Amino acid sequence: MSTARTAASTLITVAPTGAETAKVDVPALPTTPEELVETAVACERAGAALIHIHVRGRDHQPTLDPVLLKEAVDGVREATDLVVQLSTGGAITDPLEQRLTVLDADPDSCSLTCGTTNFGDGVFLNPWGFMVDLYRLAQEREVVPEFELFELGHVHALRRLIDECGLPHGGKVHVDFVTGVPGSMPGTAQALLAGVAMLPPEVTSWSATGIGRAHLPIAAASLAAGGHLRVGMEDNLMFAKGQPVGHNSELVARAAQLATLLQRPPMSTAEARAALAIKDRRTR
Ligand code: KMH
Ligand code: ZN
Repeated sequence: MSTARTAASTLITVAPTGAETAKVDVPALPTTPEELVETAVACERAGAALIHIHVRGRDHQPTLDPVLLKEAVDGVREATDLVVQLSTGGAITDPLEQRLTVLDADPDSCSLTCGTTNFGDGVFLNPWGFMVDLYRLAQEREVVPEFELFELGHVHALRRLIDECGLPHGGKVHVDFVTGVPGSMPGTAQALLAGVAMLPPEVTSWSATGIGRAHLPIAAASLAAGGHLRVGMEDNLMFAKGQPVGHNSELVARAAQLATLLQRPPMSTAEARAALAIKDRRTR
């Protein structure tokens, strides 16, 4: 395992909403533009440096509406200094062509999943041609991708993608292991470490998240192995047994505590922008 990649501080990403949970089931899920901005501000204060955004429509359903995506990017950018990442994964029902249009909202970063995977009872589709199109578009628009790895095979696909398309804008390669999705890579330290061992040398930083019950063990394993953290209600709705998450900032604050305890305190937004080579799109 590479220790050269181990940073002195920890990048904390918050994924506050996702596309899978219904607002009626979880009223604390931020789905309106106001709730998103309020969440972003609170999570930045709690230690997050990057926000992974899925947008919801007025009906609280997931949407890739270009106007709403732009509103979300601008709103969070105005209110915080967070690195603004838009999901290009969307919901499993979103058409591939529409997922490419996410970049029109001019985010700092976008997710790029490195292959198709089981996703609960469904399938999250990311065929090779789509990955290449999305990657080339991100390079052209100077948007920094975060490569999402749900499977060990996705690590190998990342190798192929870099070989075929070169490095991202800015030259940094940041990946995120998404573990514990039913039917995909399990949320265990063993699976995570197997993935880390396979990372191509071009990778400059990696983070990990665990879905549901895997949230905390994966955070601990990631920190111990030199990785960064992703937390948030997209991935986990329970703070502890019998205690639902009341606000995304609770998960960020706990991640910040854990990272600080392990002598790798949260990265500032400025440090995160440098570590990921984010192009400055801020106007203030
Ligand atoms: N909602 C999942 C189908 C991403 O944001 O790029 C895909 C996902 C990954 O959440
Ligand atoms: Zn997502």
